[in-house]
Amino acid sequence: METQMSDLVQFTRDNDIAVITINNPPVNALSPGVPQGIEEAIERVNNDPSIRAAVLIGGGKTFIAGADINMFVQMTSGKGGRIRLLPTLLKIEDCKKPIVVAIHGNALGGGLEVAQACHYRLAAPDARVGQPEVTLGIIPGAGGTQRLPRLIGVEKAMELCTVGKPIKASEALQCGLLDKLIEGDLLAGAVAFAREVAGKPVRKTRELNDKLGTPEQNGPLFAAARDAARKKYRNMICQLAAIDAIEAATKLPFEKGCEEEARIFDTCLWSDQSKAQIHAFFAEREVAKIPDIPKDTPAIPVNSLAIVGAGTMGGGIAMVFANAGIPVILKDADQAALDRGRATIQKNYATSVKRGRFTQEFVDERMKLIKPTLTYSDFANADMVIEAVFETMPVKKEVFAELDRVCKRGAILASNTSTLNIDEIAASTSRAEFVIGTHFFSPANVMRLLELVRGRRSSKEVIATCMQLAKKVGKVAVLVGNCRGFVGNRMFLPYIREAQFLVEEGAAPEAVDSALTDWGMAMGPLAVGDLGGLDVAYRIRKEYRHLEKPGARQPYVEDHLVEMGRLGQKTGSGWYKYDADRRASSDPEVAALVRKWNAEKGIPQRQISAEEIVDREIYVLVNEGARILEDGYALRAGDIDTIYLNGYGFPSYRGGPMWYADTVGLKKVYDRVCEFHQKHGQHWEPAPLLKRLAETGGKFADFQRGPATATA
Ligand code: T1G
Repeated sequence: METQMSDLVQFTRDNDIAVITINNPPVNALSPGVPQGIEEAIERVNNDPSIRAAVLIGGGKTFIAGADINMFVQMTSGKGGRIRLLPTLLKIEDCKKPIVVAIHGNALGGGLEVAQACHYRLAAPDARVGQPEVTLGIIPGAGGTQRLPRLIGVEKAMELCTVGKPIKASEALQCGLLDKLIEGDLLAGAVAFAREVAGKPVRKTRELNDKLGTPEQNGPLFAAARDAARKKYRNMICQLAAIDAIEAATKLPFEKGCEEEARIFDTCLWSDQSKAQIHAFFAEREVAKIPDIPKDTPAIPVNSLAIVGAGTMGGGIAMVFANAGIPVILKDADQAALDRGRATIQKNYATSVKRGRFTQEFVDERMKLIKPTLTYSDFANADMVIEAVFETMPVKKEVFAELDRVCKRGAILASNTSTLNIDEIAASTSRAEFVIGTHFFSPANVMRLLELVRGRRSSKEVIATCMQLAKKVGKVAVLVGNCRGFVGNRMFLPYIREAQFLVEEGAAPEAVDSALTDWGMAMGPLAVGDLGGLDVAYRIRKEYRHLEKPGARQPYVEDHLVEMGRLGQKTGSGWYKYDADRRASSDPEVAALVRKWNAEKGIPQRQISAEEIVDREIYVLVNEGARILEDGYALRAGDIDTIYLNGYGFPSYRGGPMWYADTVGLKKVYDRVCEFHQKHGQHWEPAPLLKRLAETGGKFADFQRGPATATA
């Protein structure tokens, strides 16, 4: 017998056990109507004497994935009311009969807080539970910072709330967050468990205080956690806020602790950091929506992959697909190169095992999926091929002509080029509609970002297939247009160039890099150059110098360093010098050389503030990003942000270059760019879109280019 408590919550019975099912696809978020439906169901359990206990479970593929994040956007943009989940959780906890939660898929944020308020917590073995609120710049706001330490202790609660990564059900059972794992039919197992505990006194989590520790025990824990959070999450407020709220749980009665949690929660929610991180959350999901490629566009089955080139990128890409269970054929020109490639893969896997990311058993299985070869004949049946060979057009064309000859019709031919013209590569085949760019970022087995480069003739099926495949292998794929450097590198080249100009005008390399890292970038622009190899950008500068505007200012310091053989980490010196463990230190020789070269060029030297360094570095990204948006090489400003957040170490709490510019205000950004244009040259000419939006009070976030196809 079934009763609708609200459209989103169903109430059924298994004789004396009630079953309360949340049905709010796709992730059972606690949207309006869900908390109310749960409260009505609990009321019913309380008032119906024939009911002895109840099971709370999620419909569809998951339990509750948290509060409805859209409501936070509405709240902070003044369009929505307050979310109050605490009363619903108290209602569950105060139910006179046992409420048993049965978790499958994910129990995240408010979803895990609902579970904490239940009297017993069961889960399927492959379930995951967590408090990921810090990924949104907030903290648990429905009692999680008060109930969690009561269930699993202060230290573990801090780990879950500051790291924000979900944990597996097995670990949750181990730390006391779950009572039991249910193999097989979860609902049946939960109903049986509920029948066992029916009639027993209910356990209210908020009354459990034995794991809250003493001030003597907790003092050092909180101090250590704060230190670690300051180091690991530089400039961020939410991790420290979560620690403050958990500390309140150890010092205040439950109700007071919840008030303190709510106060801290609001501080975070209304911060620019949280708005930026929530933007990043939705932007990362928006990239999958391609206006001219409907969601139901048929995908081409990809059950086997072949890779040309077993170098750093080829090897990393092989691991990505093997990790997802897709067999990979890995080709290189000679046995020595193939052996080197395999050895690097084995070394990378060994590191992952050492760090506990994979088990040795998992790795052994994956290595079996990677089949080395010296011949193209093994490519005949591959569903997809990714080319990762040397970055020159003649080599790419030769490889694609060969692939066109040996691969089956219908196979997807992809290039991992980071700068070359996809249409030109496709023209060396008879199947341009099956050619696409798949620009992975190094190390490919770690970096989440994948730039999917749409050629003029790349078919919608091929694009839809690659978007879905990217999700399957754990990548965030962003569709971009086929222009020089695509989106990420097209913006990064002027960013690196501006860093050199700052050094030529008197800023020390360390000052440029530390200004950006203090501001939040994962790494400074010059140190990034040393990491990737200064010769890479040097070759690109040389290859494209003929395309630069006549009289355009050209950087010279890095070219000199390269010509001296200072290529960066791989040669032990570049902008910095490196010890055997690749630890960087300032090199007085570079400072002396720069002074000498600047003097020879007669460039006036001056003190440059960190503020100017940051403005020039970030606004040069924004200005180029505006050109890319206007030219249609990116579909949305959020796509550019997603690229920089997942591929270039841009701080999540600043939301990405385009979001950051909107936050600063485009009028202010435009005025600063005009100032730089006037002082530093034509390369600072403001992008027409930036000018227009600044003059009209517009935002990149609202910019729509009309029928966007990202091919321009
Ligand atoms: N609220 C609203 N929409 C959500 C959502 C949520 N919590 N989670 C997902 N969606 C949408 C998403 O935008 C997408 O929409 C669709 O669902 C599928 O998502 C009170 C304050 C659960 C692991 O941080 O991590 O609780 O693009 O593509 O890959 O203390 O979604 O299709 O229109 O990501 O299968 C805490 C967020 C909230 C979890 C599933 N919870 N979600 O991944 O699908 S704060 C979270 C996820 C909170 C409490 C606090 C993932 C997922 P569309 P998807 P997926």
